[in-house]
Amino acid sequence: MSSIKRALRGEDLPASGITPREVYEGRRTLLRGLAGTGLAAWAGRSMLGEAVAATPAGGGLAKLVGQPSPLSVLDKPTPYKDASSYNNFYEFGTDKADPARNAGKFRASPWTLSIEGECRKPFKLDLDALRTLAPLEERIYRLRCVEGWSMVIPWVGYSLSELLKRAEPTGNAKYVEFTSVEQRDTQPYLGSRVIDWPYTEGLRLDEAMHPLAMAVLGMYGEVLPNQNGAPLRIAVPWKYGFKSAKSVVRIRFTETEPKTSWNRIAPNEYGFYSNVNPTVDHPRWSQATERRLPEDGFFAPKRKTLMFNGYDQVAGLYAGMDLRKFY
Ligand SMILES: Nc1nc2c(c(=O)[nH]1)N[C@H]1C(S)=C(S)[C@@H](COP(=O)(O)O)O[C@H]1N2
Ligand SMILES: [Mo]
Repeated sequence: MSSIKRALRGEDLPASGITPREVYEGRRTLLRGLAGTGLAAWAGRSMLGEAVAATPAGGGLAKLVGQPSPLSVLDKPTPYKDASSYNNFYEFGTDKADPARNAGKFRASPWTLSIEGECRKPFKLDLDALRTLAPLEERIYRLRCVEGWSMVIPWVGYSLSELLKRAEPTGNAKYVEFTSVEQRDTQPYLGSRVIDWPYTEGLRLDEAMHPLAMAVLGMYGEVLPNQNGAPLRIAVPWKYGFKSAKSVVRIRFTETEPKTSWNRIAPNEYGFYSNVNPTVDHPRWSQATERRLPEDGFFAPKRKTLMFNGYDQVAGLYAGMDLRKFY
């Protein structure tokens, strides 16, 4: 049986030296500093090189494990309880508690993802094909919401480029558009006018092809809960959270910049790029600091937001661009 098939069946992968050295050593160094803090427990598990979730999930969903990735940050993951109960998923309501409360009837299976537009080999994929397309990795990423809070989530999936490259984009493909599902009978807010549904987002092709941009199928060693964008969502960790569309059914290569939901509602507040940038304020609030959930209490000093959310390796994508203009 292939290791991916084993992983899908919930069986742990062998530990044998697959863990990238940087991760292993980083974790060891971290462990020393964390001794006796209780944080050593989560770090220690990955140190063993086991394909287990960084934190116990407790979601009770089907297991979906990935190999620890060197792209992970060492920040302490947000407890599963918070990552799965404080959400933005407007199709289910605008209150943070609405998605967890209202997404119970959502059908994340069967699912079809269509990849189309400016490419030589458009194709469709079902859930099994999506989960076995490339080796699954566990990547602990920061997620910074434009509203000023942040979390740290161990996603399971692979680079979005794995999907995109198989479609063989043509020379005309300059952008990628993502479209979220519209499930009228299970998503109560599709009847509202908060967004011009379906939810759409977009990236420039080179951003979408960057190894950090991720196709996400699970979190905390389990399949994604509905409220976090089951069965497939995008994670673009250097951009504000709204760039990462949930429950994606269509990926389309385009020649011109795609229209995006938030940009359509308020173009002066939500630009196409939306890179995390502490020097460009939202017109109604500062973006210089953030509150890490749940540990930064209401009265705790806020922590400084980092350029590109700390993912400096993407800076080259924007060489020569004025990121105040292209916010
Ligand atoms: N389809 C869809 N995708 C979406 C949203 C949404 O409302 N609908 N909200 C976005 C916003 S604003 C954020 S911060 C993240 C939140 O992801 P999380 O709930 O998994 O933390 O999802 C993004 N993707
Ligand atoms: Mo957000």
